[in-house]
Amino acid sequence: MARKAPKADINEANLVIGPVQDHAAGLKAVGVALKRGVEESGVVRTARSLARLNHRGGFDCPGCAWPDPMGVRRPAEFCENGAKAVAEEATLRTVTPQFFAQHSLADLETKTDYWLGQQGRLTHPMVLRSGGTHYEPISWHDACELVAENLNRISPDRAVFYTSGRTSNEAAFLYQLFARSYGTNNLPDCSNMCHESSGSALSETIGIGKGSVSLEDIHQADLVLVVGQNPGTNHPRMLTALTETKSHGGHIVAVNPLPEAGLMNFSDPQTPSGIIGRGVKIADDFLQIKIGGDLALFKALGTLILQAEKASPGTVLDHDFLTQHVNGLAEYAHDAEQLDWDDVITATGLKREEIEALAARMVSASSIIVCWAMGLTQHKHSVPTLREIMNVLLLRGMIGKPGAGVCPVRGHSNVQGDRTMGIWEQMPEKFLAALDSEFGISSPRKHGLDTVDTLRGMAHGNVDVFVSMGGNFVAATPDTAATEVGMRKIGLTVQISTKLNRSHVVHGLQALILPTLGRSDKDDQHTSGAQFVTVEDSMSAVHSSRGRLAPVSDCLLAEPVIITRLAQAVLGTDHPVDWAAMEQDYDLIRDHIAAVVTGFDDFNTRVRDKNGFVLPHPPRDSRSFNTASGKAELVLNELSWPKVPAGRLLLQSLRSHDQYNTTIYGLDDRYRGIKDARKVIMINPDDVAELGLRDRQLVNIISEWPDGKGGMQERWAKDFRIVVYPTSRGSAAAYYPEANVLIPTDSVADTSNTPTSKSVVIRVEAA
Ligand SMILES: Nc1nc2c(c(=O)[nH]1)N[C@H]1C(S)=C(S)[C@@H](COP(=O)(O)OP(=O)(O)OC[C@H]3O[C@@H](n4cnc5c(=O)[nH]c(N)nc54)[C@H](O)[C@@H]3O)O[C@H]1N2
Ligand SMILES: Nc1nc2c(c(=O)[nH]1)N[C@H]1C(S)=C(S)[C@@H](COP(=O)(O)OP(=O)(O)OC[C@H]3O[C@@H](n4cnc5c(=O)[nH]c(N)nc54)[C@H](O)[C@@H]3O)O[C@H]1N2
Ligand SMILES: [Mo]
Repeated sequence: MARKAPKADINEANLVIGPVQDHAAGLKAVGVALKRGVEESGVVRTARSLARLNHRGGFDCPGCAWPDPMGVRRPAEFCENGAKAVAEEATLRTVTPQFFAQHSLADLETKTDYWLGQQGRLTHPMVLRSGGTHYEPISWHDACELVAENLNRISPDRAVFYTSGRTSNEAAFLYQLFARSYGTNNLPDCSNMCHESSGSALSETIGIGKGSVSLEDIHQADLVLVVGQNPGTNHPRMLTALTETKSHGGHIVAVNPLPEAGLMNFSDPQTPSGIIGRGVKIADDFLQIKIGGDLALFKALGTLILQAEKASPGTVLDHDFLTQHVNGLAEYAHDAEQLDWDDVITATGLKREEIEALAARMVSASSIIVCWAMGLTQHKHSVPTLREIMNVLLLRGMIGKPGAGVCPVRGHSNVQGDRTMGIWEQMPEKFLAALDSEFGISSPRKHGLDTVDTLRGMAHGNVDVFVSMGGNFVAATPDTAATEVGMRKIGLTVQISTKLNRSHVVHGLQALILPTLGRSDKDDQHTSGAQFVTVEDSMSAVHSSRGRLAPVSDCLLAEPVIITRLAQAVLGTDHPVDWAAMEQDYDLIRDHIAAVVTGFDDFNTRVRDKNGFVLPHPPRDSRSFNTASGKAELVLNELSWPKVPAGRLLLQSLRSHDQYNTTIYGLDDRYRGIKDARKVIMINPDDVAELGLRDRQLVNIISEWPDGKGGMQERWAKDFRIVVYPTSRGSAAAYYPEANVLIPTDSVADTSNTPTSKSVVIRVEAA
């Protein structure tokens, strides 16, 4: 039984503002984590789930994609926010057919994601019939038939199959196989809104869209840059790795508009000094950059590195590496001579000396790693920014050697694995050909819709069926008001979910909720016994994950099972793929993966090794680059940055300490000192004064976007409270998903088509 009833919905008037913290984790974090667990699922279930978290034979944390150590694991290999993610899933609160009988859709629509998520785990398949006011129970058989009827009467390119990054490798592989067997590459995923820019930039420059470092590399690095990332909240176990870097004498530099607590100091609760003292200072230097200034910063760093080489020839650049492995040095050097320092200072808001000091460190460091996350991937010029980071690393030969490389820190725990398994609207021919030959199907070759193109398709009434493997599409995507209108035009929406969210209450003409097992749940309804699944972390390590908790309802099916049943209903029994066999034995799925996906040979044996295995990464393993030229590419990027008219600010939308994307765990953004409300906007005190506003004032936020006719489109977010905050000048911050209403669908990153969630031009007016 759940120990505590859900809390009331958010009352924005309850906002409490305390001091900003310069210090992360410690005992307080462990206490918070345990309290949440016990409130949701009781002492025994909490202890059982946390004991298994990230341990061999246990389950992979559904929190983030940070890797597990290969050697000895500590008794508690989790963090506060991982524990909250587990409590959220292991809860004993349930959302039953009675719940849906009591709550009409009209009622549920008035609730926030916070309230919806707190109601508990979904227990039964539910259907909303056309014109219905309530979801009603439906059998699994009838639900699959309803999907089949709808999919089989439309052209496959009018169906969309979205994925969120928690989906296991096995489920992801089956899901894309189902979509392609049915006839579409419409496989948008959360990655389109997340690290797509990293994939685009890295594929172009080094021939593979994944990071190149291991945990060991982080520990050994001479210099680590943490750029556009808030690890204290979003990847807390990364702080443990950074503490190791420091203990080996490494130097850490944070580049961020905000002085995030975890970047400043960290107390590791598992070490005596962490419990007693103020812990370890993480960032030795903090560059408080303006939003969107990173391209200018890295262009300047590249230029300064070349100047240092000129001053002491033969000592700075890695000439052997550049000659053997890199294209484009002459053009890059020529371009660097044109750098305009005024632009650099305007774009970054930094002092020239700060940039020079960092360049000097990069010149003398024997190994450098650059880590980044959403602060770099969600801008119009994200792909050029990331290419520029790669340029700087290539100059000094910082790839494919110990302690050096690129580290895009992934979000969802298996988002990288899902892409490896074929969740992408534009998988390369090699993959599709292998898939076709393994299964005797003909996958379509026309590229499918990504997330933003799906939104555009929905707006034009071109999507008839929308299937979602996890996630919360309505709340996670930009332009909330337009997205909701688009969603309601769809004929059938199908949500395969663990918990209730906004995407169940903003739905198509007909809607299905298909409840599924989570990571921590035992998956044992198979003729060949209990099954495990596999995941790939941010550093390309693949390992198994086996849930142990008793599911909250007998009606839940595992994700692979739901897909095989849908596939059989839609594709019929004479389909060449043996869906029924794979449903019963996930080893068979893994054998097919081994035959189709590079790097998975002997998958079933290797994944049973206690540490799993690491996928090949040619630049890391052998300094080989799978680009058209066979070399890594230095790419020229024009110096650009977001231009903000006078009287306007640039808004970034980010995560509080108490949420997982659209899942709001609680209302305590502890490190930033903001509590019990979420509709806040953080602004620098000098900007607040200059705009004639004041701290705690109630304001409306209005985004401005060219309407193509010489005027501006406006989008409004009403009744937000100003919180005076030490962010860089001109840079404001508000929480996601509340701020998504302000982001135009068409405001996307060049090349990657990622919504620009971190750069929205706004004005702020008294409400
Ligand atoms: N607890 C918890 N863990 C999570 C998640 C969660 O919601 N909660 N989400 C998961 C997912 S899917 C992801 S993708 C990751 C996200 O992990 P992060 O990327 O750390 O998440 P955000 O909160 O979006 O933080 C963005 C950071 O970039 C900074 N920033 C913004 N704009 C700029 C800029 O222009 N330049 C620079 N240099 N910095 C900038 C912000 O100030 C902030 O510190 O975390 C994963 N882990
Ligand atoms: N403005 C703004 N927008 C953003 C971002 C931002 O920084 N700013 N960040 C973007 C990023 S980085 C990302 S990754 C996306 C996230 O987008 P999504 O991945 O779509 O969203 P989540 O909130 O992670 O999805 C949560 C839901 O997943 C379901 N779920 C949880 N576990 C499981 C499971 O094991 N199986 C299944 N089937 N369902 C499960 C639950 O029903 C839960 O409500 O949002 C993006 N949107
Ligand atoms: Mo993400």
